[in-house]
Amino acid sequence: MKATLRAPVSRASAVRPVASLKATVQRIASVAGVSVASLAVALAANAATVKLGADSGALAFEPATLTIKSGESVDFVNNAGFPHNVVFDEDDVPAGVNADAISRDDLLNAPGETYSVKLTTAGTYGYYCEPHQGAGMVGKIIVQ
Ligand SMILES: [Cu+2]
Repeated sequence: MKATLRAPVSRASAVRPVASLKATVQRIASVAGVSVASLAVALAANAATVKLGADSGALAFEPATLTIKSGESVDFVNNAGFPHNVVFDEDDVPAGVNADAISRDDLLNAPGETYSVKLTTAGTYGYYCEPHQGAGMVGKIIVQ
């Protein structure tokens, strides 16, 4: 049986503690009569995570290069060394993609603050953090 329910993960709830998300998933799973394991797989397939600032404190996106499938979302999560932002390079996105529309110019200031973006056009996306571009905080996403 294929789970058709989607967990209610909004931008606001994405920063809630994992335990709370787990509880929500378990409630949904018990209502839908499906296993938590299958829902967890479905969730993992829908979003990839890029940390803003490495665990070591380095000013970097982690991972710096990420490959996803078309239509998947990327969650950029404030991790260390913030504030950061996520600016896609208008000269380094697939043809027809509006770099401004997928960028987050406003700085992420709070721990765990998340910016989510869904990418649908296949190709390579180059992006950077404005405050730390000079320190090498640049990244790449390949959408297949
Ligand atoms: Cu930064």
